[in-house]
Amino acid sequence: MEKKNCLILALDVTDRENALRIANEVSEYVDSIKVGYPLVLGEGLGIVKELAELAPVIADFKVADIPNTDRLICEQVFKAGADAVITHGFTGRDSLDSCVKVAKEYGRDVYVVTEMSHPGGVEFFRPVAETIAKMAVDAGATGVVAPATRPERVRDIRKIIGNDLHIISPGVGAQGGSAADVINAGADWVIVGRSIYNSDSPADAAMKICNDMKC
Ligand code: O7M
Repeated sequence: MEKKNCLILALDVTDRENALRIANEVSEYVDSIKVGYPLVLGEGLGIVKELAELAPVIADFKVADIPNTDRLICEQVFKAGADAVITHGFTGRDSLDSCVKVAKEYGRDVYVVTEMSHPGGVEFFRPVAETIAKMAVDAGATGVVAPATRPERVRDIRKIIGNDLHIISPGVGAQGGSAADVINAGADWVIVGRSIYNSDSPADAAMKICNDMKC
């Protein structure tokens, strides 16, 4: 993903019309559009191809299965036109290896979740976040997902992964995180959903976040 605005849109709306309207409005401000279960379950995987004409698509399926099933999921995602996939890491190295192998075959990217941004994200993830981050490096992933709600954790994870891997960071706005703070802590991109797609003017909301970050 090319870094221009440091902003990824989390397009968690459930209908095609709204999705395309919002994506069109904000496409000049975002480097990528993250699509997950809400939109794909609402409209089908074909929406990925339509959105990919506006910006690279990150398929957020938080892939978390045995290696063979992970391989099958990643193949479908990349065939559908996604530029990247998001996986979990707690399923272990063999599962992650399977995703990375498919991504390399297709020339696409893999991001691995380390610690999640919501309050419950510390319950099980906190003790293993650094281990997962290290595994992402060893497995040759493109980057990791780390919480904008806890910039200090982004700093910790940046120390572990060094500068070769990217950090994409959700939790800005609706979850209380600050885009500028988490970019200063070492994130490469912020992932923002509700503060943009629920705004009366998604384009203005996206522009404001870009201006705040001065990335
Ligand atoms: O800005 P929001 O809170 O409306 O949306 C944030 C998006 O990021 C939404 O799509 C979440 O599913 C996602 N997300 C988190 O909020 N926290 C995490 O720890 C991880 C993700 C995510 O994208 O994981 C890949």
